[in-house]
Amino acid sequence: MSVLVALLVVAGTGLPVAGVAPQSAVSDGGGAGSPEHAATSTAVNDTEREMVDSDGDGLADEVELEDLGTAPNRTDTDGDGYPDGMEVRCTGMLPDADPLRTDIYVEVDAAGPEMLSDDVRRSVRETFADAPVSNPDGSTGIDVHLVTNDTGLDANGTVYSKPRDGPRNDIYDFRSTHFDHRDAGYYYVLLADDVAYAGDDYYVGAGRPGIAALEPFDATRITASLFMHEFGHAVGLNAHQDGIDERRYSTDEYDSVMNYNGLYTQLTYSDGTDSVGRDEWTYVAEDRYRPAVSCAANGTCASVCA
Ligand SMILES: [Ca+2]
Ligand SMILES: [Ca+2]
Ligand SMILES: [Ca+2]
Ligand SMILES: [Ca+2]
Repeated sequence: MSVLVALLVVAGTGLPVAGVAPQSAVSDGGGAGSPEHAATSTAVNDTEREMVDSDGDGLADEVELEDLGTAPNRTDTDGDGYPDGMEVRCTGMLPDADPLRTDIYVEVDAAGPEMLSDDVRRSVRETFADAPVSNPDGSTGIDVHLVTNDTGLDANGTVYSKPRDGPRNDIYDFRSTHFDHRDAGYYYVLLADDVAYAGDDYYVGAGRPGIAALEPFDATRITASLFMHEFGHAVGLNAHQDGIDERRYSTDEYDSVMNYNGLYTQLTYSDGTDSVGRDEWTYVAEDRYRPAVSCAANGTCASVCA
């Protein structure tokens, strides 16, 4: 900013005038000689500077720099897929979001009355919180938010993981009917008494990018492990990758809940230090499959977060 403007700040009246570009006070310098004109133009500068939102995330540069610690030139400072403005303002849609920590939101529905127990939720939350990944605020871990939504949904018996003719009998039917957080970057998880792929009784869960279904068990560890496994598929860890949904590696060789030899006992994904060498936690934090945040065109998801 020029010396002229710096001087004018002192003389400013504080009266904002809309629609005048900040540069005008400087660029038409010849006309800015009168103290009256100068004072008005300077007030415009200050006001507009306070409102500038360089990255279009719904938060003014000044607020990002001075209050939040987020990047004024980056829409999604922590890279978790939720714009800074959405994390700060949409507290109803994204409860407890932190613009400087990786958040993952999951809508949890149940075809029967049973839900994930508090112990299972705690176990999953703690597993993500312990993830060996770093955040812009200097912390480590991921905050996974399991948002309970509908319970007691009527299912036609078995819920299939593949699309199937007829209503309410595959996971996509439930998502299309009961997914309340659509367009807000949520994953969708459905609990059901009986989950099947194509009529095979031994199926207890399934996961595809963005969506998962599983049967809850009485034992916390088993349900939490199954949740982590199917949710791993929901974020994009898939059966075409070495060791996933296979028994060819011991849990020492491939230390992941995605390893069938670790399913039901293991909880976490691999950190890449085993012999398979795939850093699944970094993938989950940075490169996972992400459901669309299509409501956030203005950065704040205003259409759903009010
Ligand atoms: Ca901004
Ligand atoms: Ca920003
Ligand atoms: Ca974010
Ligand atoms: Ca965040």
